[in-house]
Amino acid sequence: MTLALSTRQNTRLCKEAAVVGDPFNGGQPREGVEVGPIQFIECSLLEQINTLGWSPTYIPNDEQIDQLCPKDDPVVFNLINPKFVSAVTHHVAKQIYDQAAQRKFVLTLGDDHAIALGTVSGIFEAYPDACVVSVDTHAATFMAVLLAAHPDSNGSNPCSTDRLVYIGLRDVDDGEKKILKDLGIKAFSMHHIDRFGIGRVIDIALDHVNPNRDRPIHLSFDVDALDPTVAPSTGTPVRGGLTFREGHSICEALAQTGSLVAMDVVEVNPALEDDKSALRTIQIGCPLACCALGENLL
Ligand SMILES: [Mn+2]
Repeated sequence: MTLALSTRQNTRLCKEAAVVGDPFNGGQPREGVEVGPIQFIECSLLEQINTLGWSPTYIPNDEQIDQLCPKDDPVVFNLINPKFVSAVTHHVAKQIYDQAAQRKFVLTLGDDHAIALGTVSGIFEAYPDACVVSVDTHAATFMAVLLAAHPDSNGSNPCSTDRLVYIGLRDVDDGEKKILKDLGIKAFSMHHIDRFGIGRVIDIALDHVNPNRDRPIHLSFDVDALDPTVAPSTGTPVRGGLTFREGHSICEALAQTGSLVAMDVVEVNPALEDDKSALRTIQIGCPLACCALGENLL
């Protein structure tokens, strides 16, 4: 890989959006997440993106992911399908890098959250000084480990954890709390959002990961961060989540920085609820993506 985009000048995107579907459920036991991406497309997401002035291209990945599935993939410790997850992650990382290096906005849809291993790796390859805003009920600590293993923009030091922030946490176990604390990762729980309001939390989060507003931003949005009354069709719903408006505010505020280069919308699982709930969840995911691409109220 040769082309790395790192300066503010180079974060300026062309008005093309690569919409990458990764119909993959290999990282978790439940089935159904793999039908998420196509449902976004059927809900006219590409047309909606187009009306915002972007030229979208859909990259479905269905066949590639089927081909990457190994015949034999025993559990290692508590990792399910480790070979499959690894193969898909590498495939996705290269694909995301290829699109990001062309200065396209990269939107990845509907997958198992494990796909973020690939998307974040690809974005950091294209933009070595990027930062990650993870909106999630859970502390996806694999992201902290991934960033810690990634070389910094000077190519030598491990990437510091001041480039990762979590927003919306409300289901964090003791082991994860220890990782956050030991690595010094900034995290905002629902308690912080209740106390300070979502606007203030976003500002403090950006001041931490992007103090000069010159780092390209990758937004990883797990829909389980939203309250289950807002987004019911997800694998691990936990009550007390973000409202519809709080979710949109995050996307709008990050878009307004002018530095948002990629977004994942993950853990939409249309198979878990009735059709009406599934449609409602997809219909929440579409405007979140549109807000990230610059849609606003006025
Ligand atoms: Mn989650």
